[in-house]
Amino acid sequence: MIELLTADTPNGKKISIMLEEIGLKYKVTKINIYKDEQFKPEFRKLSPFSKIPVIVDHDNNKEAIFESGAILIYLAEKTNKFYDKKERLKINQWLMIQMAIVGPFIGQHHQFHHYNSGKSKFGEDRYFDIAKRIYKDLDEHLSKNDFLAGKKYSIADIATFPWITRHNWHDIGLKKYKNLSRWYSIISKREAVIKGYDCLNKGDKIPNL
Ligand SMILES: N[C@@H](CCC(=O)N[C@@H](CS)C(=O)NCC(=O)O)C(=O)O
Repeated sequence: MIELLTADTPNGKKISIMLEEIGLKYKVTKINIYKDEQFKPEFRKLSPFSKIPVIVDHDNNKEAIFESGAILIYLAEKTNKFYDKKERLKINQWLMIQMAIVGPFIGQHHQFHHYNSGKSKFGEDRYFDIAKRIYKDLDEHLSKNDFLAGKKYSIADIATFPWITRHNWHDIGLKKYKNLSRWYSIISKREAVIKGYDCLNKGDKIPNL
């Protein structure tokens, strides 16, 4: 059994979606990051930077893994799913882009534009522009590829999708990006994605296009 320690955020949803996709038995332990539970010593033993998500694999000597990209790779290798050996180089690149660019920069856009608008024009403009560039670059890539790493759905898509589900917060207009919209709409219909998106069982629905 896998224990997923998480909160209801895009980084957390990546892992609940993956767990649904691969069909491993798991249980969710909620970490309330708004009440600083991530700083408790017992959680910091598992996650040295006090970040969700973390998994503990009770079928593998209680191995604990932090960092969502590393968790996705671990689960994909464990089950041999969504991480084709032949496509690994491509999958790794698109997974790394998500971890280094898509998540961190769209995360800043959330901070300046959605949560704290009016506090810093510089911050708002900077991350709005970067978020738009991310939409444009993903759209261009998806005009030539069905999924991020080519023809097959992979952990790179699983990592990126939850960030785009916040498109209503972004105010960029997902619909204007035809290829990104196509990709979004295909992934948002997957049964495992619908289930994993609602990681805390609150009835959370994937926002429509
Ligand atoms: N690179 C990390 C980022 C994880 C992350 O930023 N987690 C946030 C929630 S989405 C968190 O735990 N924030 C609490 C804090 O920083 O105190 C990953 O992908 O796992």
